[in-house]
Amino acid sequence: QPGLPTYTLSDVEKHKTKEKRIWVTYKNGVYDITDYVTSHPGGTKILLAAGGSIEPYWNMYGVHKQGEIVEMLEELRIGNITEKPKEQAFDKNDPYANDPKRHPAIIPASSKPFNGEPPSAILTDNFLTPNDLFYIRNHLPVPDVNLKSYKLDISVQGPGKFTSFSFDDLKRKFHKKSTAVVLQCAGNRRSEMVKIKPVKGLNWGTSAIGNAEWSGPCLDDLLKQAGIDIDQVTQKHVLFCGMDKDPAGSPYEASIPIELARLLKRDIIVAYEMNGQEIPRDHGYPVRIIIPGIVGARQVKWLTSIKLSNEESMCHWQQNDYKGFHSSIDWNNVNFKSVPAIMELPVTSAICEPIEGTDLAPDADEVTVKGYAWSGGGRGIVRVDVSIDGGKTWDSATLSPPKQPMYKTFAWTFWEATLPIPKNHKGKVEIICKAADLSYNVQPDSVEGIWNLRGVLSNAWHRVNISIPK
Ligand code: MTE
Ligand code: MO
Repeated sequence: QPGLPTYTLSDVEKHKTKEKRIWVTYKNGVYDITDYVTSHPGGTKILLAAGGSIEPYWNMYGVHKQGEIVEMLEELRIGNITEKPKEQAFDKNDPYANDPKRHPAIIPASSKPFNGEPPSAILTDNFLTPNDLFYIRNHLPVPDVNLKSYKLDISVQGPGKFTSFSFDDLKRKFHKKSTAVVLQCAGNRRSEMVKIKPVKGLNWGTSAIGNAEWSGPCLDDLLKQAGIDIDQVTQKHVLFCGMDKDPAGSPYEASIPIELARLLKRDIIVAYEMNGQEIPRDHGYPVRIIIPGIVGARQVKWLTSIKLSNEESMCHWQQNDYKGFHSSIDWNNVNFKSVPAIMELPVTSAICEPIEGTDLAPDADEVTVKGYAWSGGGRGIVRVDVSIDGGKTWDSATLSPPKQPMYKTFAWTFWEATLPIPKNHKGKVEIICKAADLSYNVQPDSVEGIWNLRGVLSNAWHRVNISIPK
């Protein structure tokens, strides 16, 4: 469009709020969508693109790719972009230079290593979290694995039994099992703990969690093929080793007790697919282990070996991290040996929509609340309670449980409730959710009592404050 002013991408980036006007780009156009936001059929999700390109979101929500919508956007055009997006220079001394590109919706928690989570309002759009919107938790640079030379080694300490499988073996020699399984970082919702007292760790919101369908052979079949009967072995732990290494050459590794491996033996998946596609590099290409119902930290990516061993993994992240303590333990008196590594996670739930700080219409008389609930150990969700008056009264949310057995519910349960706005609200209301699992385990009402120095296991009632402007 000749005649319109020219802007740079960084000009556009400054326009993300109503006060400063909300701009987006599409191809080489700049658009001011401020006045359109309230009439957007998809609600405030359009704000995800504020200050940047709208294209990745249109790819996500396919309905947009129609002539009429492009025409409508064209009416909001205020200028042109002339510059090409910058290509990052490749720095061969930077171990992270070969990391993959990430979807722009992913909110970074750190860049090297890369960690990030999707906006919570995207989470409840899909029962299976799309691969490029799944939270990313890396401790080290992302390995670049060659399929042809890929080998998965299986060994047993003592007898030294040793087998190795190629990628082709994994695909062709075994029955392919598929299960929807939640991964959740132990630090999910850490940002709520930080408000009580500082903790060490990434400042995760409520989206360091995702649910994907994982496919591959089950661990038991693989071990049997290697001549190992997991019910008979005397070793006490199963170790899973990754291919990502720290500067000293030590790989990321985790282990689970043999008892847990026996309990879950046909449920543990040596996964080579995520949601029916090859596993993206960030999520462990080409193979990762999926141990349903337990903490993210043991779901080893870029899996290169499985060992049966008398000792648990000596890796830093098994020994001196990912453990839970009470709130009087600090960095001067912590003894990481005093408690076991986290495995099954406690029951949790969170409100994904509306998001914190949402303004409802002045005449709104109800609000629809959506979120997820999940518990460790395959314990299904039996109830999600919601309150719109700060916890004085409660309603029951409608649950959409996954089609999985109650005692092997490894996927999450979405829930929804439409709540009447209390008549006596003073411009603000607090929405709360809390879940109960199959064992009637419930979430603690506040985060104070569960505060811990690493900010893990943060599963208090989830609270979101919204406004109803006059
Ligand atoms: N595996 C390897 N090899 N390296 C890692 O850094 N991070 C772990 C786990 N597996 C990690 C790993 C942690 S702490 C979590 S929460 C999950 O992977 C995150 O998996 P995702 O990035 O696919 O969401
Ligand atoms: Mo994690």
